[in-house]
Amino acid sequence: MDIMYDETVKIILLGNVSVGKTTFCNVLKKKEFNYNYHSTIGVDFHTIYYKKNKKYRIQVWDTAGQEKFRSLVSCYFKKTDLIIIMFDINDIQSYNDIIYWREFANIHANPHSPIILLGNKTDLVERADMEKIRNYADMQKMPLHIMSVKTNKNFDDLLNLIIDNLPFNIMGKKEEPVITPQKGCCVIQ
Ligand SMILES: Nc1nc2c(ncn2[C@@H]2O[C@H](COP(=O)(O)OP(=O)(O)OP(=O)(O)O)[C@@H](O)[C@H]2O)c(=O)[nH]1
Ligand SMILES: [Mg+2]
Repeated sequence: MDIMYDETVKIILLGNVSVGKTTFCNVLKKKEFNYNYHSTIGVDFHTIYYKKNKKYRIQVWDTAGQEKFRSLVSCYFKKTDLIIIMFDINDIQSYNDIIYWREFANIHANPHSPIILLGNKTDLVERADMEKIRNYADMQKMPLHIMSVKTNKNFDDLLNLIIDNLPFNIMGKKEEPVITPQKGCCVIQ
């Protein structure tokens, strides 16, 4: 079926192994949550349609967290509108590595591409130092969104955050990027 849209948006999804990048893309595409873990080989591609004032075709490039694919992943940044760095709030290594992913994005992407931090797996016992993550996000002026791919019923808050932070939507605005807390889970206020 040919779906009409007004804008095409390219997003790169980065983050450590097993934080939930592929599961997130699949759930967004209305597939069931999958407990099985199939580590991404290289880069996968997903298309999502979303309407907020305009109709958007969002192309998500779902990258492998495994280190051996790093140089391959670095080739996919061309014409990226927005970058998402995903981490598992229960996995200390994955949020310590936010700094690494930020630098990786800075090297390979357009330096003006906005970056959103996405903390996943709030359904599991929380061990993350949320204050540290929030301070880091504030310091780096990165919008932060916390959720569970497994239990969240819809992702409109996140999709709205993405749309609001697209370069062509914030162009001309003087305000900082919008930070929207997620309803019904461990909210960062
Ligand atoms: N409990 C829980 N598990 C999740 C959640 N999101 C993903 N998972 C699980 O985490 C595991 C890894 O998910 P993936 O989506 O394959 O991870 P990935 O980030 O794509 O990993 P790589 O492709 O290796 O980089 C899977 O077993 C998923 O079922 C969540 O919100 N809660
Ligand atoms: Mg994957």
